Amino acid sequence: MREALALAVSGNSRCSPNPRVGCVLVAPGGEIVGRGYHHGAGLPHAEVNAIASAGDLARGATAVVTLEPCKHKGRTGPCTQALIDVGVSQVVFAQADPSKVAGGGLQVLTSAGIRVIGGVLADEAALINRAWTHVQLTGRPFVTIKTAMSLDGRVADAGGGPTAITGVEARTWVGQLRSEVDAVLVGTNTVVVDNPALTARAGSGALLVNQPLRVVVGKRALPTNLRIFEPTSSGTAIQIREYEPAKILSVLHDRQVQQVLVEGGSTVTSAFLKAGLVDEILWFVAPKVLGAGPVAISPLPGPLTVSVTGVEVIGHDVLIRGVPNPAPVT
Ligand code: AOF
Ligand code: ZN
Repeated sequence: MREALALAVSGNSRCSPNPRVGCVLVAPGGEIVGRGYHHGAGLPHAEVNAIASAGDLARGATAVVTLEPCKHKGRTGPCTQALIDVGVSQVVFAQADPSKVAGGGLQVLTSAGIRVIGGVLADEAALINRAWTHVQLTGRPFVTIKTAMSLDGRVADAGGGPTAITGVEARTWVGQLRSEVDAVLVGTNTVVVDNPALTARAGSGALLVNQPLRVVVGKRALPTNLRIFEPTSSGTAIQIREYEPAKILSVLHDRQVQQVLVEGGSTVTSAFLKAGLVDEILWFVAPKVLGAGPVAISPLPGPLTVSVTGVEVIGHDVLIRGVPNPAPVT
């Protein structure tokens, strides 16, 4: 299974809207005779690629897959039938497929007389498809908020205009993160004041291959000469004329967005926190005191606590990762 997990993550870091899946075929003697992983939506599933690489050796082998084989015919599939047709003797999978259409492969395989073991390293498998799993279970995208503030909690200096808060290492880290999410979201005020490009860039400034959908939320009309609308930037930019986080997420869900990175400003970030629609926070703290200027969050109706899941130093800045705790019942 570790081999299959390694295969799953060996492809494109963004397989969205499909999950990353890996599969190995193991001969009765224990030797791996086939390997495959899913390269992206519309392309063959991991099992089918593994079967193709094994040739005749697939017959009688054990298929080890990071996700329960699909039982549906979508853009491809079903993998259950491919496994039955080729004559595997046994299937071992990690994560049960939580999706309504594809889930249930276990019963199909068992009914065909194949021995099936599920749940092996299931947590690790679910983690590599964290956003995809979240969408299947909740019907909305996984929301990450990212902010960068000074030691005194400010996100800009007294002038209020664009201020570099974190160092180059943290900005490069965020550039890489943008290439791993489906959408980056900001409010109209942020695009007008800061005029960010919101592209996924390497430290050198070069555009990365995967570019997120750039989303601006708010009703204010936007000038067409903003950097997010620049034709040279890859990926597209859209405006959603809506303030309510749940409605914004529903629009993004319809566009098959599985993970959205909310990058401010303070009004938008507060709105998502207030709505209880934040799944992860990434909070950069830069070692400087600005002394004056706007703060990261607009007023909230009450305090909010966060369970910290990690703290790391990136360049000269500190990154705090966490999950907001549900508001206490009052
Ligand atoms: C598998 N193996 O490698 C993948 C699976 O649109 P389709 O036909 O590609 O189906 C996508 C769904 O199939 C996806 O949401 C998930 O439930 C399952 N993906 N299943 O057995 C794979 N990628
Ligand atoms: Zn499949």
